[in-house]
Amino acid sequence: MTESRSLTLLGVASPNVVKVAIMLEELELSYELKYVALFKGEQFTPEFLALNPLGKVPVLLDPALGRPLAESGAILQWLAERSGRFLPRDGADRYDVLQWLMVQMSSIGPMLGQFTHFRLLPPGSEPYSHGRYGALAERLYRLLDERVSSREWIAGTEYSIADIATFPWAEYLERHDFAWKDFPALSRWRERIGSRPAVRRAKQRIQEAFSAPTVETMQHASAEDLDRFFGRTDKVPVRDYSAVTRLK
Ligand SMILES: N[C@@H](CCC(=O)N[C@@H](CS)C(=O)NCC(=O)O)C(=O)O
Repeated sequence: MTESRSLTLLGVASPNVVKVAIMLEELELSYELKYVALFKGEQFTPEFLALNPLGKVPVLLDPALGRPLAESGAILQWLAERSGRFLPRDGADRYDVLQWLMVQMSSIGPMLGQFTHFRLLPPGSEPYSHGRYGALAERLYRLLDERVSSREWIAGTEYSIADIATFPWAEYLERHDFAWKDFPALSRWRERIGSRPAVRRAKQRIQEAFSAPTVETMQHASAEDLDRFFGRTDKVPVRDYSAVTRLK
């Protein structure tokens, strides 16, 4: 069923935004996409901060909720409860889904995000960060592979918002220099989800609306834009990891 009152998803081409687009497509809701120029600092304007004081995308504007909603996990939960789909209403399976949604939000997203960040640096630089986040990424990909080796979906007995939240992040596996053949169950789970028409439509819509402006603003970002985006400041001390490596 298609709704007449349109929703707006503010974002860029990134996993946290893709997961919301997948949910909107699964629910066949009508929505517009609005690009937020992160590299130009649009997330720090008063207009954007009024939508999300944390200054991050995605943000969903949904007339049915009547207030802007940020944090992709909260957005998925809202849409699931609004529609009665992809999150069991009660019982143990509901909390299984919420547990794995939290794993995605608290570990998979932030750790893979940090690994992606440190991999932007020239090879050989920052070996400590590369090693730390590479090991964390491998552990998380392994956890997911083991999780779906004896079950079809990440949580509960059906495809849920735990799968929707995890899928766009799992797709980083090759970009992180791991091979799908070493994660066979995860690879099959990815194919099951990736072949869903709603998932295909969501990826295509994000690609068409956001990929070009994301690349364009990234390429034209000044040194100052990049410092702001990456949170780099001259207060960051010269590299000295002795305090965190000397554990004994
Ligand atoms: N926990 C948040 C993370 C959102 C997030 O990290 N968004 C990134 C893009 S994927 C962002 O807006 N970064 C801009 C910034 O930090 O200045 C969620 O899942 O919605």
